[in-house]
Amino acid sequence: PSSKLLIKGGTVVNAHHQQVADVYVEDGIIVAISPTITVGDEVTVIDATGKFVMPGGIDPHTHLEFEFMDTTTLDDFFSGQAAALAGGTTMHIDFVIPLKGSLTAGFEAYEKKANKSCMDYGFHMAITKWDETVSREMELMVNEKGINSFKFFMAYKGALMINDELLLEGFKKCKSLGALAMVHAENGDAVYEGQKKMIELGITGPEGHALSRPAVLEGEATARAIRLADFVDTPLYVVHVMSIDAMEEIAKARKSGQRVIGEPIASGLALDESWLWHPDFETAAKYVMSPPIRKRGHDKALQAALSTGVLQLIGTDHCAFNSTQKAFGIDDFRKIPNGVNGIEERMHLVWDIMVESGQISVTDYVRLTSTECARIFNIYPRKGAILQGSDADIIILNPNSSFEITAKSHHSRLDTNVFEGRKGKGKIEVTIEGGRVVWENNELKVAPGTGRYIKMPPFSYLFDGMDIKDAFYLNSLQAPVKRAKSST
Ligand code: DUC
Ligand code: ZN
Ligand code: ZN
Ligand code: ZN
Repeated sequence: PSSKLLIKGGTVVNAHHQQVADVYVEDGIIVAISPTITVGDEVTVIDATGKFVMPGGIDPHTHLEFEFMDTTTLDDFFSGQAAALAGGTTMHIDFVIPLKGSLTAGFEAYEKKANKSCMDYGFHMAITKWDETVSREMELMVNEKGINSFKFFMAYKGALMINDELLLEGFKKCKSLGALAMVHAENGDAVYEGQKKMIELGITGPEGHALSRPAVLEGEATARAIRLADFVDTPLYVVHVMSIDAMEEIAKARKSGQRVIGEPIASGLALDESWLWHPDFETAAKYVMSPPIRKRGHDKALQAALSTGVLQLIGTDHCAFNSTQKAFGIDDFRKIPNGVNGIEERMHLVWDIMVESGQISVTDYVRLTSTECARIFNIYPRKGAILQGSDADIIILNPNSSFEITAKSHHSRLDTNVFEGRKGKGKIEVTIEGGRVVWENNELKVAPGTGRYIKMPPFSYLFDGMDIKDAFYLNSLQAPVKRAKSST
């Protein structure tokens, strides 16, 4: 089988540099980048003249085959990844949820789910309770299982939520392990009150979802998490930043020198909450996710925050429930499974919203959709770059072609799409995953079992003896400078 590939004549883009060059790939690895590379007949040649050749997208935030709110998301590790590849994303990081309180059992369950993978993936892990066993299992996850980030839910009272005491314990443990603490930042107690109030007022429809958990509760929890991380003196990653309220807390902390990372998601950048007031339940319910999609204006502010460096990377929180599942909440918005799509649409939407509009450069696009994620989770420059020795996860984008998003044509198993009908300029025409052309001429060529688990080493392995805060800071600025210990 031909595992040699030459991409000819495109503009090769990295996070800080672009040049017209050929890219030569052998056995899944980028071997050479040079103005003119000549090859023999056995090499497959792809003409990229007039197009951008970029590192494949890395989605830092997905939920595939996620058992949540009495049901399971529709996209699994095969269908969700196939959709991702069709949209130019070549790696994602999913959230392992502990099984009956056990991190190990949760990890094993996710290993099994991910057997059918057709693209590379990594794992974060959620921490939903606290005791000595959890603390010990976190060590195992970091030292042996390739996990370097843990997510704490400040919302979902009675299910995933933890209190401040546990949040502090978790932050301290993350710090001691050289792992990154992440938060879902909403005040879960206040949300619970807000939900009860809406039901008492007779507001049972999807608009009750937005009314019960306003942006102020996201701002409060974001501020609290930031201050507790400051108290513990460890870096913090805020997932799905949906509001100006949360974004401004991150801006303030960063300005004072605190290491805080903020991740907006595709739906937060491209949509507004007015859909939740749509008179048709089925239409409105598909926009229910937490934190909620906010009023018009928050989307633009989050875009601006990306372009000025206040926010660092873009995820999706892809969490796919179809209209039958969403209908569980027909009489009570609290029972609508929370989640929207995005894994397939993120790369096109960000190009259209951010690059076509002139808000960011093409190099910034690569940084926000790929490179920064690889750096933050310590897998750069294997991922997130078109450099000699990097994995051949590559996309070719034609800036003169266009895309259109419809549920009919998408590759997710969903029967709906929150971005339905959206059109824009810039089309990802080719996706290359580990040196294999998996998306070309609007056709997917994927097979289950071809994706690999990518272990993510803790920060202490890169900068031996250095404080995690400084190691993390350095790593997010530059490529690893030394490998003090083996990372396997
Ligand atoms: N929010 C969602 O909408 N879905 C998954 C979990 C979450 O925090
Ligand atoms: Zn969340
Ligand atoms: Zn999520
Ligand atoms: Zn940079």
